Amino acid sequence: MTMRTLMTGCQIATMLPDGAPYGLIDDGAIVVNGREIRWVGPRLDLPQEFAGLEAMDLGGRLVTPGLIDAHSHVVYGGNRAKEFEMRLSGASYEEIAKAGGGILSTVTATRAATQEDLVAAALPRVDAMISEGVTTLEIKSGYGLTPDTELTMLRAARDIAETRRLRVKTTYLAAHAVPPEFAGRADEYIDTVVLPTLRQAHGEGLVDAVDGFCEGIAFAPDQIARVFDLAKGLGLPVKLHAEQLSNLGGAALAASYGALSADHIEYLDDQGVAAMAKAGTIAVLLPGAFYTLKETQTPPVASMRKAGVPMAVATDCNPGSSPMTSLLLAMNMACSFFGLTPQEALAGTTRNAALALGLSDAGVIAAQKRADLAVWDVSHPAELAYTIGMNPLHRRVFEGRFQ
Ligand code: DI6
Ligand code: FE
Repeated sequence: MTMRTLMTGCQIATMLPDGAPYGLIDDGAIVVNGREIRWVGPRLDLPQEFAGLEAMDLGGRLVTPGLIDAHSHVVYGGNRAKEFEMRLSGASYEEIAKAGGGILSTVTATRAATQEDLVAAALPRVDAMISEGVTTLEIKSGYGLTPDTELTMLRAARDIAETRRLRVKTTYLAAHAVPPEFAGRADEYIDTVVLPTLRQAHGEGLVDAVDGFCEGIAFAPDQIARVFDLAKGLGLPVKLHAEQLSNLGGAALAASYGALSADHIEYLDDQGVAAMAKAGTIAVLLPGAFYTLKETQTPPVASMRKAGVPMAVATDCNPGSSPMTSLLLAMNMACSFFGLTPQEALAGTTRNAALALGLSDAGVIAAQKRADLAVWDVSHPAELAYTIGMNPLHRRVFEGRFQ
């Protein structure tokens, strides 16, 4: 017999798009059957067949879908506190990258780490995310940049899902930076490392999606296109770090491959917005990187809203441009810096974050979806994006089980 649970005494932000703001149900009830939601609605409408279940009273708390962090680089070696100091003395992110620092210093530390080291280093960060109600986390490779070390990063990401009650989606990001041994030979790096390693990683079942960094300090659109061609051939979805520091037309390129998402997109233009809208590509906003790099160009939120491009919000947790584990803080920043409403920010870490990962079984509270939930000590969902440095999580539910 699968375990059935009835929750009552709660407000439910279902995050279903039609109807009340936040899809809110006052005095709601949720029936969980095993790992799945079986029924959700107003308590007074509870079908007779569930009336006999013993109710767990949530004391008037708010239930939301479990949070989904759709963009993270949480697996890496070392840290970049030194670079933080350098940037505070005036050096720019791009200058540091050109001087061999930046991503490449993390590459050195990551290459020196074992798979176990990488898992151990990532777990405190992952635990911080879980403590804020995250139930699905995307994790990228991209700090190894050799066949072996990229595979090690992906295996470490898979290990995290075995070690914690958390769903992990892995993203292959070998096209993140040109490693020092290929300096000035980016095309050769793509041909001899990125493409063959993608084939191998896919063969081992390590890859859920393929990403790249399309930027002056990283890869040009035609180089990214070669990676995406192979991803398409393997049947893997793509996403792209696009228009973060300049506009190279990366988002439109990604959209032309039916990308799940284009991420960062501070410099996205109208053509890029239109291409994303047409392809159904999700905009993943990463205000932690915007904040850390002291950027001033904000993503075109009003145009995206108008064009109907769904927006997600993620931490971009990484040692350089966003040493941040708090998805709640990312929601707050998305409101304060980018002008999202608290409702858009919560949709960005639930419904739209699921879409950015190609997941149709999570991100909203509805029958047949995964029973991944967060129970909060707040009286209105806007409080989640409003407070700063406060963690109101009461309990997390993962695959139907309370923690
Ligand atoms: N954009 C980012 O914000 C991260 N990667 C990327 O392509 C930064 C990665 C780093 O600085 O280590
Ligand atoms: Fe990133």
